[in-house]
Parts: sequence; structure tokens; C-alpha cells
Amino acid sequence: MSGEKVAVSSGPSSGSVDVVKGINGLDKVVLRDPRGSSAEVYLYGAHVTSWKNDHGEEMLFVSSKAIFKPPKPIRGGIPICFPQFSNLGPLEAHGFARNKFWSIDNNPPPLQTNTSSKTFVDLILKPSEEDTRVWPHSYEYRLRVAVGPAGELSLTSRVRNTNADGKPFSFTFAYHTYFSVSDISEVRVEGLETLDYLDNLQSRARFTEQGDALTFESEVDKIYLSTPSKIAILDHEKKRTFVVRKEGLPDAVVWNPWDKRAKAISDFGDEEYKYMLCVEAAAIEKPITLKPGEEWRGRLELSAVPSSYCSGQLDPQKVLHGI
Ligand code: TA6
Repeated sequence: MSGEKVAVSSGPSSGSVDVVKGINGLDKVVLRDPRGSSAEVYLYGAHVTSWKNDHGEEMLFVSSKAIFKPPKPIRGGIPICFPQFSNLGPLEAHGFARNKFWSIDNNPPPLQTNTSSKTFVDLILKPSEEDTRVWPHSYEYRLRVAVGPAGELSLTSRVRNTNADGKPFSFTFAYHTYFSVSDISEVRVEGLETLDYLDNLQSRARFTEQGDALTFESEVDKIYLSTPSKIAILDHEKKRTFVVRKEGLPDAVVWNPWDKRAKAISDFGDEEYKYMLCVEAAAIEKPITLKPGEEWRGRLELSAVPSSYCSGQLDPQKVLHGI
């Protein structure tokens, strides 16, 4: 596969960034870190569909039934829910960002991050005239997707209100990440215990999670509120722990459709719920409000580390708090 090179730094320590044709001829950006990890981002939706470690192992789940055909969003990877999470407003479910064509931003404003990653792409979404009929606001949404030297994947969103009429706007948001897991019934999530959540399966009634790590044996669709900045997903069978770090994103959604609901989703395999778990860094309970000229930033960093949690050797507190 050959493709166009886009703006990247060069030199032996730099990675590569190429634009190639993906499924159904849709443009995708392939990021390769020199140490071997990689990521793929479709311009359609600014949708990350692949994140591989330096052994070429895929970390994200994408359904075998995913339809890469606009206007249908891609099932799996990291859909961007903006400017509305789920049906919490008048727009289509999860907003429109995931089914718009984004552009490569070759000249983004400087972005301060605490990573040394040199392998990244900047994408931008601005509303068309038709879009402003659906959501009557002017904005610039910049997304940087980067793979780092330790194999980490980061997504940094910057949303700026560019309304000329002086009006503020509000939005809700999620990085709807689908993690690939070996067997959902062997997965634990640490970092959300004892927190309050809204249960989507019970008309978003508010409950408090019990003290134990989350495990899975039926459908779950919960919005955890005011969560810590680190969440760990422990895959017992793979002996792998995903660490989710987030900034500017107080909430976290946990979703698995389980068997019945899986059957009702046309672009999702009947058995695929066993091999995925969505843990979504989000801002839902308190919508973000921006006045003209103001900018919001929401950052997600994902890493995968080997874990020996199954043998009881790894204290989840160490994963979460680094102690
Ligand atoms: O984030 C969880 C959720 O809002 C669920 O309620 C579920 O429907 C899922 O997202 C998938 O939504 P989608 O519109 O992609 O089918």
C-alpha cells in the first residue's frame, strides 16, 4: 500500500505518517512509531480503528460487521461522540462528529503535551452551512492522534467556539473506546468502585457502585460520575492491563451489550460482545459551555501493560496510583 506522506518530523527517531486508502476507498492515516506500535485513523469520523503494540497485537475491537459506509458510523475503535452523548439532546445519537469527513490540519496552533511522541496527525472539523442548520454554532474542533514511544495512544481534542454572534454553546462528549478483550467474563475494571453512576438500563436512575472491582455477567450501560483520572481494565486471560488516563473528562461510560442486545445491533456480531468492552472517557453530567473565543481540551491516553493480576501479584492500586 503506498500513500501520501503528511506533515511529520523526519530523522531516524521519527515515525511515519501516511495517508492511504482504507476499506471502501475511504482515506485513512497510518501512524507508525519507530519502536513498532501503530495506529490507524479514518478521516471519516476522525475515527481511530486500530491501535497495535510493538508486537503487532491489536488493542481495539472493531466488529466484523462494521460498515465503512457513510453516513453509518463505524462500529468499534474510538468513535467521537460530539456535540451530544447518546440521546441526551435533540441531535442524532452521539452527535454528528463521528459521521463527518474531517480534514488533515497541516498548520495547527501549538499544542503543549507531556509526551515526547513525534508520530501524530492533526485533524480538523468545521461546520458546513448545512451543519449549522442542525446545530446553529460555529466551531473549530481539532483532534491530535499520536502514538508514543512506549506504545501509548493519545487523543487530544480542542474545541473552540468561533460564533460571531456572541453566543455561547454547550456540548456533551465521549471517546467511545471499544477495547479488545479475550473473554468479557474474565475482565475486571478497577477505579470506578464506590462511585455514583447513572444506569442507562434503568432510565438513567442514579445509584452508587459497591466496593468491588467491576466484573461482567450481563448487559451493562452505566455513566460513572466524577471518576478518577486513571481507570484500569484487567484482562485476566491475556494477562494484559489497559490503563486509561484522561484529562478534562470527568465521567466514564462502561458498556457491553451482552447477548440479547447484541443480536439487535445490525452491525455487530451475535457473539462479539464476548470480545469487547467500551470504557469511555466522557463529559456528560455537566455539559461543557464555551463562550466565543473560549477553547476546551479533553485528552485521552491509553496504554497497555503486561499484568500478572490473575496470580494475585499485581496490586491494582499500583496500576491506578503508581504506588
Ligand atoms: O455509550 C453507551 C451507548 O450510549 C449505549 O447506550 C449503546 O447504545 C452504545 O452507546 C452504542 O451506540 P451506537 O449509537 O453506536 O449504536
